[in-house]
Amino acid sequence: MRRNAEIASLLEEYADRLEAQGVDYKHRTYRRAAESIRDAPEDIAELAAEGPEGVQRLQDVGESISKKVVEAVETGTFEQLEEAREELPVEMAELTSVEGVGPKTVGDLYRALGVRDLDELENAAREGEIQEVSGFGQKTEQNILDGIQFAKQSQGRELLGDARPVGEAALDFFEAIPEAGRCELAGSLRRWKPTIGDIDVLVASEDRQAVIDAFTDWQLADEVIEAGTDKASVRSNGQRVDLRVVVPAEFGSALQYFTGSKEHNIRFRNYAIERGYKVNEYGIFDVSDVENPDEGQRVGERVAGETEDGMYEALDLPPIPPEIREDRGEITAAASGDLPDLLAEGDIRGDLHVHTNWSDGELTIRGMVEAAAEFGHDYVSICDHATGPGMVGGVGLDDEELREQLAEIRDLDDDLPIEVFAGVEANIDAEGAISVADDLLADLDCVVASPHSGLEGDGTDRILAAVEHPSVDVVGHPSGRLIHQRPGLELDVDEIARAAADHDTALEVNSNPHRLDLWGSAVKQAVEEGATIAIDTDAHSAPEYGYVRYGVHTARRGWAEADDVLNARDADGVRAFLH
Ligand code: DGT
Ligand code: CA
Ligand code: CA
Ligand code: ZN
Repeated sequence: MRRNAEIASLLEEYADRLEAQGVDYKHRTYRRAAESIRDAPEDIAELAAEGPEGVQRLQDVGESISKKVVEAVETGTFEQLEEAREELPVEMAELTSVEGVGPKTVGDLYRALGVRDLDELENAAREGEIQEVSGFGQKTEQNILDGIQFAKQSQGRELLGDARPVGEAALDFFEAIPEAGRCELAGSLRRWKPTIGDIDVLVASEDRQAVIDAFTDWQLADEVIEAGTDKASVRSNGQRVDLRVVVPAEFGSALQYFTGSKEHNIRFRNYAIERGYKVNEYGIFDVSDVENPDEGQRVGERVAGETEDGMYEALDLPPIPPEIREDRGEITAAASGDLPDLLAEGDIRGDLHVHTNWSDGELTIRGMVEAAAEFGHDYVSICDHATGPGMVGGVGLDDEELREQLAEIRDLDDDLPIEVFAGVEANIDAEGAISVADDLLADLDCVVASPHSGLEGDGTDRILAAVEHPSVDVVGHPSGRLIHQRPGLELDVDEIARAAADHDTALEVNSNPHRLDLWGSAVKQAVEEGATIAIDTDAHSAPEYGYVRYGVHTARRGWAEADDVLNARDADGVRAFLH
């Protein structure tokens, strides 16, 4: 069984503890080693079997760390980590999940107040003890208190962007098993929810035991949580993967049931009951001639079960895409023929918000443009950060630098493989003002304006001001939320969307898995009010262009059609909108 994730977490915990003890630099070495081990294609246990030299073949793993890794593989921990745990007996991962609480804060609060876990942190904050600690104040204490509530909600849930690759790896694995028939992801992952409690996988097979046995031996399984005759759960990369194996004749009904949402299923079942049918994970049954339909699971005449489309068809409904199965009117819409024709991944033609090394991106302008072309885009809009509120460490460009960049983009223009729009990501300040001079904004092709500071409380007026600004084309990540880290601004999405429709300003679905901002229900409100959506990745490197699928499926959760989406248009269509 592969143990790379487990070993990497031990090194990261040790890094946190070094930082908590105020040790400079060294923790970074451990973090780099942890990342290298987690991402390595090699099995860390196999390398460790060759001794420290074997482990050192990995990038960023030196002699002293390699010895600890060998010890950790053999014993589940290493001596220095145990010492550090004794010295600072705190729940490090739990505490650092609170926004604004890093390892250093954990160390400080343990030494000053003896805080060891989330409950003790909450008590200390409620009692007003934290503001008395040197270096902390009343505001910090309040922030910690808010952060705790938020951290509690997100405990045990993974980002879609972390869960999806694990689910897809599981799917690839099952598709290669000879005994396995059809395989699909189910649950929240198939609905592309922003956070995932556990990963559900469904496999059809006549030989269930063979599939279960293969799964418990899966190379990427770090731990087997449970294994039965028709289901099993393992942990992979820190995430729980639930497998259910069903007979092929019931694959469709099981897929419909285990995709959820629970609310959709309840609505679906009631719709069926009203029409004389019984629905469960084993099929749809005509029970009009059955005296007691509640006696047993498979009663009456089976009318569907093998395919999921057949489940909806049996009730005279068209198939309903998984992303909209959230009980937001989808069954009524399906019954009346009003389901949206949802945007597809292939509809996206370009990216309107990406960064280069002029601000905090990794690549040059040309590099980022070529990567967009490689990805298959017809156009890209370079929108580096402007200086202003929320930009720290000299990341943002001032007006003069933006002018220089604009000139460089105009000079490059002719020999680039795709259309390039020169833009900026400007900051929306607390009053809703934009941090770049008006004449410069007017000269740029594409102005994205985003909130980066003061991301608390009601932000409707700020965002409205940006929407109404004559030069703003797109409002970037409108709420500024960071999933699991901060809730972001409260917004009256209806009002903002109406203004956006009036002023021809697009509202962004930021595809970064930490953001997904706007999110499904907000997108639904926005498109209902006639607003245009831009699905951007905010990429800071070439691989991040791949985030676009998270944005597309988020927009699908909001019932968006290709017509609602700016960058589903061709370059001419986009240019017309930007002018
Ligand atoms: P998660 O894992 O918390 O992100 O959310 P889901 O939706 O994946 O939920 P999960 O894994 O507990 O269950 C998978 C699906 O199984 C769920 O979406 C719908 C179905 N399901 C589970 N429990 C119930 C239930 O009590 N009633 C009905 N109708 N469906 C259920
Ligand atoms: Ca699930
Ligand atoms: Ca589950
Ligand atoms: Zn950005």
